[in-house]
Amino acid sequence: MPYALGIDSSTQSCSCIVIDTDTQSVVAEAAVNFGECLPQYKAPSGFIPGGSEGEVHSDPLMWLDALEQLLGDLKAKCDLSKVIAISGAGQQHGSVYLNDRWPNCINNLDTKESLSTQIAPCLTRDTSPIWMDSSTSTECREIAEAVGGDSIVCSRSGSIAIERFTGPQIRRFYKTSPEAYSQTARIHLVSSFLCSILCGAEADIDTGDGAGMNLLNIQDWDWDTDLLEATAPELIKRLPKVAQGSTTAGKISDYFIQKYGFASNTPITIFTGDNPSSLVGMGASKPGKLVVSLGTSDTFFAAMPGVVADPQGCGHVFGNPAGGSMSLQCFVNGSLAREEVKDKFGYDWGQFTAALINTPAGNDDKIMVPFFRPEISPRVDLKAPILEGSDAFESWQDADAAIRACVEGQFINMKLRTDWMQLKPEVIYLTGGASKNDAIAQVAADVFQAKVQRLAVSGSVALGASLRAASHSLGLDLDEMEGQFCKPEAGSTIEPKAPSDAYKSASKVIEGLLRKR
Ligand code: ADP
Ligand code: XUL
Repeated sequence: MPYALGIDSSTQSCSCIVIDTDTQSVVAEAAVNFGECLPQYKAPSGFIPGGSEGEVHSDPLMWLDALEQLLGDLKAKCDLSKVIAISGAGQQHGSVYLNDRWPNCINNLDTKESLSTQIAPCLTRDTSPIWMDSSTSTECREIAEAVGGDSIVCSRSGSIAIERFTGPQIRRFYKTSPEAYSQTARIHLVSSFLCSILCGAEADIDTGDGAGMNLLNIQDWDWDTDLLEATAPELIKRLPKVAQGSTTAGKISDYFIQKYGFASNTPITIFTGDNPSSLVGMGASKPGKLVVSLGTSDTFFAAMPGVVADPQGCGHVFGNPAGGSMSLQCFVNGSLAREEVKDKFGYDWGQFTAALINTPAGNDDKIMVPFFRPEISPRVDLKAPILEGSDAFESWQDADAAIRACVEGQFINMKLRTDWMQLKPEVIYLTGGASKNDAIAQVAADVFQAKVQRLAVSGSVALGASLRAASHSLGLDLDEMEGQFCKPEAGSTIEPKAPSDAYKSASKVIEGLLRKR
């Protein structure tokens, strides 16, 4: 009974899976939704609403309370002493700022107190900027200018200087709170922060999540001295080391052994970002498979045979935790945009789905650029969608057409923005919270003119983490495990139904509307 545990700390929830690698089965799953289970943090969608100047932050103590609730729930479902390999993933780009008491604190955690109570005095910044933050345009410009322009930042780090990336966020913190920056001894990503907590010692940052910082050189996969200097003074000493995904961070600490019943000496593989982990969990860690994730953000990613940067500057190259690299495009206006349209008409998901079923592909030329908040793919500073069609449609009087226009607009924009990857998929592997919705999956199949498949296990981020742990710590073959655990859900393949030119004119209209912004 060799159990492997994978943990996923994403935007709206913390979830996990335990797999048995002998019987090739799922032993237990658990999830803690931040908004529902931890209402005291006043973050209904996992972040603190109402930030000014594009700031979007979360409370890192909320992530710790969620981890404890999660492990408490999991302990009731399975014997954690049987877990012999652990890894995990975090939402990408978010950062946690810690003082010099941190290493000693995590090494001496007391089970009579909660993690959040003990870690709180180590924070030099109360809240963590997350990937939805768009407050750092000035800092992006400054970093790009200092190293010779965005094309240099892109060729070195795999992305142009981008607002949500950790480097520009660190620079803004250094500029706005220089004293707190000087008291900061360590800056962790969400992934390496949680991994360090579990090990009771500083964990490295992996190349998958590290490449989302505008600080890592993707040629040699190590910190780039010029980018570090352009970002903030003496940054190198504040950062963990960078390592490939197949690296042991340490062993589970006494706190978790005593409190949750883990066996001593259980090895922990370094954590990665949620998207790189999902690449593994979708069975796509080797080039050839394309994944679309419909989580809080919508993302489009694939393992990459070689390193190619996006000429439009919106896409990213990250390390692949299974080795090599991956390409990724992220869309901020994902699930929360679909929810905004749903809530505007007081619909539930059932009514939202019926609206998609009741309306034709192409939506009788009613078109939406569905951006409720500034988008990053492409970079457009919109606070409300643009609608083009009938008067009733444009004035939000046509609920069903608005819902179809939102979903079609999202996938049309996704197709336009990802041409640079030159992938012409026959099959799209769909994951994330909204992927279970067949009507949404049908629009994806129609717009991309490709088959859409979902996997039998829905939490691909946590599954990817458990597979990475089993592969690295137990020496199991990752390809074989992907074959065993990443099986398509029976009968779930969705074929395109719309004619191949159904979205030709809508694509042109959307591209035209975006060009004008
Ligand atoms: P994250 O990992 O980013 O925290 P998830 O992948 O768990 O997010 O996805 C959560 C989202 O899934 C919710 O914001 C919700 O909008 C969406 N969702 C859940 N159920 C449905 C459904 N039936 N149809 C469409 N979207 C859904
Ligand atoms: C990727 C990105 C998001 C976050 C949250 O670049 O910003 O997908 O990882 O899921």
